[in-house]
Amino acid sequence: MIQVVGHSNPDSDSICSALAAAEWLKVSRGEEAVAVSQGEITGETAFILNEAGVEAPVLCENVEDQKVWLVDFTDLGQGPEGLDKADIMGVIDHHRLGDLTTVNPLEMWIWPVGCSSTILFNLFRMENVKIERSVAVLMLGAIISDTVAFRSPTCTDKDREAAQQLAEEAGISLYDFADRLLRAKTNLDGLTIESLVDRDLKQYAINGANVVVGQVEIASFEQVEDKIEALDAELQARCEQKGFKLASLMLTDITTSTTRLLVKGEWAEKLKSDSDDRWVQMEDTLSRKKQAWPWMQKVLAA
Ligand SMILES: [Mn+2]
Repeated sequence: MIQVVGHSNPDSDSICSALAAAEWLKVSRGEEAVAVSQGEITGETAFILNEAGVEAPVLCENVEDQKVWLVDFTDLGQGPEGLDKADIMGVIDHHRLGDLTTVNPLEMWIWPVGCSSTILFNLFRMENVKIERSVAVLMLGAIISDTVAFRSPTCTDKDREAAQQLAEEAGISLYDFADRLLRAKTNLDGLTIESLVDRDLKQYAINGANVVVGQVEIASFEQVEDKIEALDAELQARCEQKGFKLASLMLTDITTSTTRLLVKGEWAEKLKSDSDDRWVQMEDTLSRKKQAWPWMQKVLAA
């Protein structure tokens, strides 16, 4: 049995593309495959699964000596326990290449597009496999989520094209679905400070040190104004507990494409232009992958 797994603190792409990839392995390759996840799903992902009529994947256990396909990441630090000793058979991803290495040759589909599901859609096409409605909804949801309804600079024509065709095949109004999805994405009701930090937290290695960058997408800064102090304290605590040189959180207003980057830890000062600033103000910044992280990486590595 092949386990298909996305990154830790799974976002909608990690969950939906894992489910769709497991389906693709089954129908196009005749493999036995199952999607697994590395954590609780978000409200947005629950919305997509509900629209698709699909159950959430079961939680992943140690994958040592197991056959796995990875979706949406190639960093060991974002993988499940035992991944360094797993048999990695394939990868479908749209991030920069991480630090994974493999023992055996593998199949690798990494495209610079807005979402892993856009690649998957093309794999279904390439192998002439019919896409079931539920799988189309999963992939469509992932694409809208990752590209923030096509607004992100990571979005390409391939993402728009895939989304349009998937919406058509699933008989869904793209704009109505996107609107409802974004409302689910930016709904923070009932979320604890800890879970806001964790919800999309990614760990990276720089010069032998570990740093983490989270992201919370919101519809207005008013939603987080009274949480900033507590979020800062939580980031500081993470640095102390885990030895991170930097723990940071992007608060991204998706309606104005503006990000406030909260930063804590020894390296926080490297990112601030004035040490009295409460956060790093980033205009025109929606994407961690394409905008925030490349800049942070450059500054932190210097
Ligand atoms: Mn993704």
